[in-house]
Amino acid sequence: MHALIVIDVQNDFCPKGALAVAGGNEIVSDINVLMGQFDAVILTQDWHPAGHSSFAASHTGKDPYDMIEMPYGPQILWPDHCIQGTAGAAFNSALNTDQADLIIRKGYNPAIDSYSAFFENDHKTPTGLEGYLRTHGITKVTLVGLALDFCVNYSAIDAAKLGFDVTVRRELCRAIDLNGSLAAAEAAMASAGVTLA
Ligand code: VGL
Ligand code: ZN
Repeated sequence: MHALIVIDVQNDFCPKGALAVAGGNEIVSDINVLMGQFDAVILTQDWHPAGHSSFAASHTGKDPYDMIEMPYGPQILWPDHCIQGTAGAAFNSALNTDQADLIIRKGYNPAIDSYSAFFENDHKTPTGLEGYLRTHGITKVTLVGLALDFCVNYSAIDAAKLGFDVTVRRELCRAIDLNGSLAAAEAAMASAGVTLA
């Protein structure tokens, strides 16, 4: 069984959003078409409480894109984004959410960011997605969405580490590309055994 995992196609990651990814809206209609070709469709939704520890505004003297050391490792600080219940956290209105079998929310723990759809950034706390996939007999996953160099990257690498057969459809992703993060992500995914299609 083969699942499509659509990462964070939310207003805040699309043009005019709080953490806009260039061209983020361009991938939506092709993702809708792709949904029909899979045994299961899973959407993820970045879902932070106000004042989340990944927001620069939550740390005095810090600006967006500064780095800090968190108990679980280095963390890039972001502009406030995807705050629970806001328009920015909603899915892009063109995304066909009716086709989703499961929606995974992540990043709701105030103290830990969660790029990956599988584990929070402590690399230990599970979201439950692995259990869903295994109990549904899914062995292959294809990932698309936003952003290629953060949430898609972390999700793809975790999926590969868990033993799933992982493909990332690069043309159906867009990247933030901060200080070489896109090239680093592509190299990391390739060495984790992820197929970049
Ligand atoms: C993401 C930064 C912060 C993503 C989420 O979806 O790639 N990036 N939160
Ligand atoms: Zn986030």
